[in-house]
Amino acid sequence: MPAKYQPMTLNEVIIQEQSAFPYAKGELSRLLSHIGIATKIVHREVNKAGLVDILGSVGSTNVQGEKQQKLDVFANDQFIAALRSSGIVCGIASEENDEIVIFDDELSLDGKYVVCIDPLDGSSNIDVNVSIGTIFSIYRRITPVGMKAEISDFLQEGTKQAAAGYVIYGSSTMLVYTTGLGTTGFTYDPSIGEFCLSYKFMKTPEHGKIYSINEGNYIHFPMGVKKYIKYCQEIDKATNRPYSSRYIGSLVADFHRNLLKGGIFIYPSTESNPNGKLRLLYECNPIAFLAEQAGGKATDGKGKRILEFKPDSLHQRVPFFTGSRYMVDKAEEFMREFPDK
Ligand code: P6P
Repeated sequence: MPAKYQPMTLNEVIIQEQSAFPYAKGELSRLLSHIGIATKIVHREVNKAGLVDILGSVGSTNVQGEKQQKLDVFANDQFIAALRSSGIVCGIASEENDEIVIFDDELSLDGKYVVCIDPLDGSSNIDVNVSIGTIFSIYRRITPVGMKAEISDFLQEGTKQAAAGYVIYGSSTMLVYTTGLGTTGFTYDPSIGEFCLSYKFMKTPEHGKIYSINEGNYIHFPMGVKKYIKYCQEIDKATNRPYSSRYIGSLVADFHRNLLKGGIFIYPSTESNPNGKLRLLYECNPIAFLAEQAGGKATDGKGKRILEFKPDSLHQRVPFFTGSRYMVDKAEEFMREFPDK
């Protein structure tokens, strides 16, 4: 008789982890479950996007000046609805919204958490069937419970995150999250509608052979980054070089591959984007939390941990170097040796 398939589901693992927080009242656990539900709805639409009229842009642009794809808007609406109905969240900051979205119904005003979210990252890849993702970051509010959320609830250092995670809608849909007790991965099983535990305590290799950067911007990179790219391309058997260049152009997909296999992802400052392109609150901070919890690193390329940046605006950008710790260290060595003019 074959062994019965007994997967550990997302909810079971969240509740198990909650026991490590004796004073937790289950709110964070319930919040993560609400995010999981919204993710399943987005998964369904992403997976049938080619079949229904939900591809293509809606004609509007978001705060980033990026054309909003219909799935972007759909995903944003789903997460806002799920988080508002949770009664645990008093507001969100989303890549798709210029300002914070305050939940001012009576139940939500008592919510203890706020969420920063990129509802569908990499959305320019939607129409060409390349993996895309959702990235989220959860903070305890700092304003008094019962009051409306304020911008200060969102402009907290990444070290203050209560939880963070991403969902990758790829060959399979995976949810990877951390509450500070390690990085844990789940794979969605549509046949039972559950995220099932697939990686407990993920550890990223300290060394890797993959470097991920958009080399189309090469001439605009700082000298240190140019020198590091050449270092990756040199032949040196002793240090396993040349490395392989792998760049999908979807942060969650590039990061997830490097997390599992080892590697470095770099989105540096360029002349046109002096602070890089990626946003601190809902891209770099959550990914940095997951990277560090998996034994990796995430810095600005100049030795400052991403998690220690004090945000001064919702859509602030930062240069982003993340992945295998010895690869980030090496890239920073070149940044020190060849400082920007
Ligand atoms: P580029 C997607 O738009 C995104 O925000 C990230 O997912 C991705 O890593 C980056 O931008 C790609 O940017 O300039 O290389 O196309």
